[in-house]
Amino acid sequence: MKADTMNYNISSAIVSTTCIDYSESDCSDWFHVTWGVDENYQFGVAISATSLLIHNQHIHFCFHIFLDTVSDHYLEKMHQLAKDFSIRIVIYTVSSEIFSKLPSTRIWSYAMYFRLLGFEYLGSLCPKVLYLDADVICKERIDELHQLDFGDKVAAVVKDISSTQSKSIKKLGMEHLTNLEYFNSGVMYVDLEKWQYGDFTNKVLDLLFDPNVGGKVKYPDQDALNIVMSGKLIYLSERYNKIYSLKNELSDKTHSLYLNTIKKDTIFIHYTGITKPWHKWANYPSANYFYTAYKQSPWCNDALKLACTLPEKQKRYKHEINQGHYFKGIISCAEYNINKFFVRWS
Ligand SMILES: [Mn+2]
Repeated sequence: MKADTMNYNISSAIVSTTCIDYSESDCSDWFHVTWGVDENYQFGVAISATSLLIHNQHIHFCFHIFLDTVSDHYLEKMHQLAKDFSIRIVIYTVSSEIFSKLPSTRIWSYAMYFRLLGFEYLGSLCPKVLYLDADVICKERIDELHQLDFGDKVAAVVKDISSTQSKSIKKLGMEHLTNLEYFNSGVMYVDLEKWQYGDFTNKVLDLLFDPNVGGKVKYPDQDALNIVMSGKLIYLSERYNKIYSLKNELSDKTHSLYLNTIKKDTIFIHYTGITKPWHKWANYPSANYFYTAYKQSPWCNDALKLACTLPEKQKRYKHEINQGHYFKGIISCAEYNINKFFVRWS
C-alpha cells in the first residue's frame, strides 16, 4: 500500500441502506452486481437490472444500487423486481454533501464517485462485484463471467473502441506505454479484495485531484482508472461491452446497420452518447433490446423519459427531424434554443 495516498473515506457518504430481500439461496453463491447513478439515470438502472435477470435466471443475484435520491415509487418497483426474480436488492442513498467538499465536483457529476464508492464500500461485504453503467443492457447469459478466474489480476474489462483508445492515450500523454490498452469503464468485473489491498479508490481520487492530471482528462473516472489499473487487467471479449451509439441512426436511413455491431453473441450492449434507449425520441430497432426488458419489468407502465438537460434537448430535435416529425422537431428546436439562450446569459 502506498503510504502517501490520501484517505478520502468516501464510504461515509452513505446515509441510508434499504435491503429488499426475497432471495432463497444462501449468500455464499450470490453474484453481486452494482450500479451508481444520479436521478436522471435511475430508470436506466432499473431496466439494465431487469435485462440481466431475464437472461440469467439460473444465477442467484444480489444487486447493490447507489443513488443520490430515491422515491417511494422507485422502491416499490424494486420490491416487485426482487420478488419476481427471488433476489436481494440493496439500495444505498448517498449524500452529495461529502462530495461537494471534494475539489472537482463543480466540473464532474457526483455519479462518477458512486462507481468508486461501490468498489470501496462493498469490499467488506462481497469478494467480487460486477459494475455496470445504467446504459448497459444484457441480452445473453453471462456464464463465462460468472466462472472467471482472476489469477493475479484486479479486474476484468473490455478495450474501448479504437478511436477512443488512441485519442485518450494521446491526451493523457501515455504514448510511451506501448502495452497500454485503454478500456471502457462501463462494464468492470472487480476482485474487491485486490482492489482494497491495492488502495485503488484513493489512488484514483489522488490522481483526479492532481492539477497536472485533472485538467487533461475527458472521462475523469475512466481515464484515472486506466492509469492506475494498467497492467492489472484481464481483457474480456468485446461481447461483454459492445459499444453502440444511437447517434448512428441519424446517418442510417435503413436503421438496420446496427446489426453489424450488435450481433447474436453480444452479451452486453453499451448505449454510449447523449441519447439513451429510455428516451422518448430513441424509438429505433437498435433500442429493441432495451424495450424487451422494459416491457417485462415492473416499470412497464412508466413513460419513457423526456429531455432534461440541454444536450438532451439538442439531440431530441435532431432525431425528431430525422424521423420526419417536423412539427415536433421545430418546437423542440425552439425550446432548445430558448433554453440555451438563458443558460448563456444566466
Ligand atoms: Mn455508459
